[in-house]
Amino acid sequence: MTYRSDRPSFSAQAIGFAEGDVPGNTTFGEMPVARSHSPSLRRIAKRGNRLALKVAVSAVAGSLLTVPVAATERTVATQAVELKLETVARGLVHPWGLAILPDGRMLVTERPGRLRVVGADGSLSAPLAGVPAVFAEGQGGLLDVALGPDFAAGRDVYLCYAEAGKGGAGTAVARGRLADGRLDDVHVIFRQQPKVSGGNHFGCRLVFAPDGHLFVTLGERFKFDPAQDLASHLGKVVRIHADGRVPTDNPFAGRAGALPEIWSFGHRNVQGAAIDPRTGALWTAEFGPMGGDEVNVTEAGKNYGWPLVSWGSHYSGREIPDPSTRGDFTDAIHHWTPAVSPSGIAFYTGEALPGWHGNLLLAGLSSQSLIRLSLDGTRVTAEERIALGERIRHVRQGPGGAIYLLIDSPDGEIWRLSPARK
Ligand SMILES: [Ca+2]
Repeated sequence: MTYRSDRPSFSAQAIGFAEGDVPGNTTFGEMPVARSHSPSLRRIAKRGNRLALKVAVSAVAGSLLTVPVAATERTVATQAVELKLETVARGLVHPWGLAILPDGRMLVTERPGRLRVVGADGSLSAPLAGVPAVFAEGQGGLLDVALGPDFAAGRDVYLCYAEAGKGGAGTAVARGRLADGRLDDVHVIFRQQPKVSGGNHFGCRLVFAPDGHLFVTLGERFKFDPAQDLASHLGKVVRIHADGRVPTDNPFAGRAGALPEIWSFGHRNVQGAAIDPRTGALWTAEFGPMGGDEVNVTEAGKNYGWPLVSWGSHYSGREIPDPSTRGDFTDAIHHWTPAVSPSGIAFYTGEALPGWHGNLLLAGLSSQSLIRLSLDGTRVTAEERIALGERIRHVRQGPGGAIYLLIDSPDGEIWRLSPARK
C-alpha cells in the first residue's frame, strides 16, 4: 500500500510512519477533505496563474506591463471576516519554519535542509550558506527558524533541526548570525539526548519568552516511555538561555538523575509553541496518537501524561486511559478526536481581522485548515475551522496584522491572509 495519509493505519505505524506529519495527500482521516470533492485552492490558483499570464500577455501586447500575481487572489469566507488569500511565494519544498525580518523580508526553512530569504516581491534567494547538515528522513530535516530577541543588534538566527549522530538522530538547536547570503558563526547550543533510531517525532518549535529564555519543543521520537524519563530529552519541552546555558531556576536543575534543561515532560510530539501575550505563559500544541491532539498551557515541572494517558488511542485501536483518570497529570485545555494534526500555532494580536484579536490560531495538517480558537483566559469558548484544501504547516502573524501560512507540499507555498476589501 502507499502511505498517503496523515494518520496512517496500524500497518503504516508498524513500518515507522506516524502522525499528521507524513508528507503527502490525505485520502482519509478526520476532516472532510476538500481536495477529494472540489478543486483545491492550489488548482484554483494555478488556473488563476494561467489567467494572469493571458492578462499579462495581452497587456504586453497593448504596451502595458502588469505583474501576474493579483489573479491568484481569492476570498475565503469565515465567521467573523471575509479574508483575501494571496500566494506570496512558490516553489518551496516542504516549508516548515518562518521568521519575518524587521524589513518585511522573511526567512523560510525547507525541510530537506535549506534556509532562504523571501523578498518582499516573493522572490526566493539561493539557499543560505552556513546551515548545519540535517537528517532529512521521515519527519526529520531543517525544522523551525526564529530570530533572537536582540536581532536588530546582533542578527542572531536560531535553527531547530534533526541531526544525525551516534545512535541515530535527535533534535538540535543552532545559533548563527545572519549575513548577506549566509549564516556566520554557527554553533550548536542544544542537543537532544539520546539520539535514537527512526525518523519520527522530532518536534520542534523555538519560541522566546518575554524574559529572553528560549523554549524548545521536542518529540519523543516515537519511543513512548522515555517521555516520562527525566534522564532523557525525549518527549520534553526544554528551556535554555539564548546562548544555550541552562537556567539555574529550571524546575529540575540540581535534581539527581534529571536533565536540567527540562521544563515540562510527558509530551508526545510538540510542533506548536507560542507565548500568551496576556500572561507570558507558554502554550503548546502536540499530536496525539489516533485522536487526542492537544493544546496545553505548558508550565514548569508539569507532567502532561504521555504515554500513560491520552484523549486518543493507539493506532491498533487499543485504548489509552483518558487524562481524567489520573489527577497527577496536567490535562490539556483543549483536545481533538478525531485528530486535526496541529503544527505551528500563533496568538493573533493584530487589529486587522475583526473578531480575531486574542485568538489562538493553529496550522492543521491532516485537517487542511486554519483553526481559530476563541479564548476566555485558558478556556476555549469557540472553535472555527477554516478549510483551505492544503496541509498547513505553520501560521505566523506579519506586518499590518496579516496572517502568513506555510503550505506543506513538495511544491509548497507561502500564503497571506488579510481582510478582503470590498
Ligand atoms: Ca484515551
